[in-house]
Amino acid sequence: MRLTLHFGVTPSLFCAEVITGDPANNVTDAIFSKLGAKLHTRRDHPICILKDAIHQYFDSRFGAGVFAQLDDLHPLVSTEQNFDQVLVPPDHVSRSPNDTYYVNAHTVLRCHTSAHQVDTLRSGKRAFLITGDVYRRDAIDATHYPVFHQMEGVRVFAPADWAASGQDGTAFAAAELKSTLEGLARHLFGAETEVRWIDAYFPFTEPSFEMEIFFNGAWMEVLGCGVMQQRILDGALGGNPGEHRAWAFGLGLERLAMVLFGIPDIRLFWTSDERFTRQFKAGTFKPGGAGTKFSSFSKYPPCLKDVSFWMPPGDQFTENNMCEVVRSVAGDLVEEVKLMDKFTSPKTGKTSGCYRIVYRSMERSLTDEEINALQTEVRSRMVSQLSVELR
Ligand code: FA5
Ligand code: MG
Repeated sequence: MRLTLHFGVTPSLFCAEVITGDPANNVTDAIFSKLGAKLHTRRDHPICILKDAIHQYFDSRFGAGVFAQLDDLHPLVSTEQNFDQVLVPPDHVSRSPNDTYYVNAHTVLRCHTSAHQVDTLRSGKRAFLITGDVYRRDAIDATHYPVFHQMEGVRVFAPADWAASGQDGTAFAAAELKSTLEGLARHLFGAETEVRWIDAYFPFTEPSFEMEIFFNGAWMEVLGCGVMQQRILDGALGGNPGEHRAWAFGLGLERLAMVLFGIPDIRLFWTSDERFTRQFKAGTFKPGGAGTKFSSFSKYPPCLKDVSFWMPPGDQFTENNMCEVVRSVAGDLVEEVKLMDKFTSPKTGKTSGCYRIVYRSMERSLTDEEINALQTEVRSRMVSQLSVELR
């Protein structure tokens, strides 16, 4: 099936096209309900405030409009765009249905904004910023959510750009990338911000780096970046192979926003609770987040429930699959799922797991009956969907 979807089509049609009977389909209702939310385009939302602050930095450093600003590219992409175009190898873990949401064997919910690098270069743009919602099957805790937002940046250089530098194109691009991103860190976190570079690996860049920022007493990874693989660039531009160079980066907006604005739990980005939303206003950003510090409202008590079970043989049980079950039952009422104990019986060879599920609403107190009903449903779905044997 070829999908040409646009938001604004009737929701029922849209749902039927995203949650299909295709054997490869692993999109859940909980994920479907987030599609089209576009937090990064809501003016007073902290994700949008951060996006605007980054746009403003690029406009002031390079000149207004030099970097095209795209934030409405569709999150359904082909496996070609998400993986092949950016040289993700055929056996890379990110292609696994344990990690990525598939609509069918050829269509996924993008797991990074790098899925749009090549098409955007082909459209003729040579410097751009792409912001979008990305989707990953993952663990559940205060900093992981199956939907988050990334901003991708790409800049292409021609030989004339580096001729005077005395460096080769790759060294020039890498140096320009680092100085641009160090400037961004100071723009966001303040002039005194300490930054360090860690060597990294991405299939689509060489060399590759991660940038870490020292903030509130700890080093924090905020982005991945590097010099775009020449094969990707040459393929996207046509023309003379090897003539141009480009850099690319991809940063996580939630992670930055949580630190800048003091937001303690990633679920808060999705709340419509006014005690959260009224604290953020477009146009109030100051370096270090000083203009926009979140003051936490009262926390409601958590409720802890453990579940112990024997895992089935094979790979049907994975932590991501377990989290998906919990999420589809409890939605944003689940704060964390953590492994407490795991062992393999020497006699039977069977593996036992014990997970603790932390339920907590950010908006109200939960009743015992409510939690018990959720936990009963989680246990029953673990049996029917994950083939575990409860202990
Ligand atoms: C990527 O997604 C690469 N596409 C980034 C990139 C682009 C590298 C262009 C080179 C060139 P990674 O999976 O590390 O890489 O994610 C990038 C950033 O997204 C991370 O540094 C982090 O800030 C954020 N991020 C990743 N996973 C999560 C998550 N589960 N929750 C919140 N933020 C996340
Ligand atoms: Mg990373």
